Amino acid sequence: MNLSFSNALLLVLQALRAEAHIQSVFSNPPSDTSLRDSSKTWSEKYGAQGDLVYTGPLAFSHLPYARCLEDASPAFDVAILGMPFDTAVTYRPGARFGPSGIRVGSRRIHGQRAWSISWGLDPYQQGLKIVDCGDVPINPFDNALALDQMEVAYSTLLQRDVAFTSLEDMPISSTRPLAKDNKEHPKIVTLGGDHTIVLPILRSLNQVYGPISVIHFDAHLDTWAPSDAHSYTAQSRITHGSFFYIAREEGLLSNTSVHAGIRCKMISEADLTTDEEAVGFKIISTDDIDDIGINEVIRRIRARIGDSPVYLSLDIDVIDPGLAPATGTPETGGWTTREVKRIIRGLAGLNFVGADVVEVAPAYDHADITSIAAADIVHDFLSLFVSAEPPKPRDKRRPWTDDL
Ligand SMILES: [Mn+2]
Repeated sequence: MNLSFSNALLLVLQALRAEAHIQSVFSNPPSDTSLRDSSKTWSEKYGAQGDLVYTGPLAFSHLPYARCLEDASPAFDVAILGMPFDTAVTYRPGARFGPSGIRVGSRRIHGQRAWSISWGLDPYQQGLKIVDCGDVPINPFDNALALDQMEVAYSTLLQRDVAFTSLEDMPISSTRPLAKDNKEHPKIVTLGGDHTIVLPILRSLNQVYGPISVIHFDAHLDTWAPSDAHSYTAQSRITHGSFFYIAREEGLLSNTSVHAGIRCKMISEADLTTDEEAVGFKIISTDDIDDIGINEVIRRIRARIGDSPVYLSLDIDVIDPGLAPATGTPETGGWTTREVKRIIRGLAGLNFVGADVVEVAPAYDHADITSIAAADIVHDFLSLFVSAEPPKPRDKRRPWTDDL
């Protein structure tokens, strides 16, 4: 088989697999029910070798999988991209296994079981092309090299043409009015990785959109100013607790970002001054949800972001460690998974240019609960991208009646 023929075959197989995303799970109705008769082959008796929810190649949510960094053939509107990087953490390592853990957590979500009562939609049925583009092969020994690899990988996908040809029919908010080159760019959902991965992502997004806002779900500020005592080298300044400060130094952030879910210990109250005045964030603390309620939390985030291009970054440690223990720097007393998911729904309609879930370190998990929560949040991001406004309260969509 010559190379071009095998490439063509690969393209056909990928196209078939993309088509088969909806049908591949539970698609094996027996055509012959005569048990204990093995005179026929599997194909003759049962048809295709479909994937069950707990089998098959490990792609996010059984999506088509491609090595998009080297293979430009699969067109997509949204890419899932893993960044297995964890060599800039201040406490427990292990987030390099996050992308694979989140994919494991996504297995029960698939094309025949993705409609959500909370959103009132199925993000896989909106005509969007979503491809799991695999993981960036990041060097685990040299962070300067690793950061460059992540930026190059992100830019490689960000510069691809989207699958949609008619922008009017796109079920996803257009990025073209936000882009400096007036071109439509795909949206990338990145699976971390420790939080440092956001610095190369913001560097890449800056090339297309200029300075942007960030909605940052996290127990921690991540805007720590590296002190002289910790700045042995230029590289040692860049950690999963300082990357936003570096991003602001580099002019990647507009002055309109917001944290949600903050509750970490700090050096002193001066950290809040740095956070607001030097890096441009306002804070919604974990406790605020009790004092102002979830609707006011959502209103404040939306008011802060306005019409600006916005990147959504979610550190899984924003969720209480009782519900998401598999993370490097856990903080007690966090939001529930349900509260975080409700706030995310309230953000629909903002001008999102990308999103991530970071700091999932599956080795500290119990029964995959953190990976399942992270995967479900990625599913929410996909629903967010196809929603022009937050879903109405469910009781307004399908009112309760007292009929017997
Ligand atoms: Mn973080």
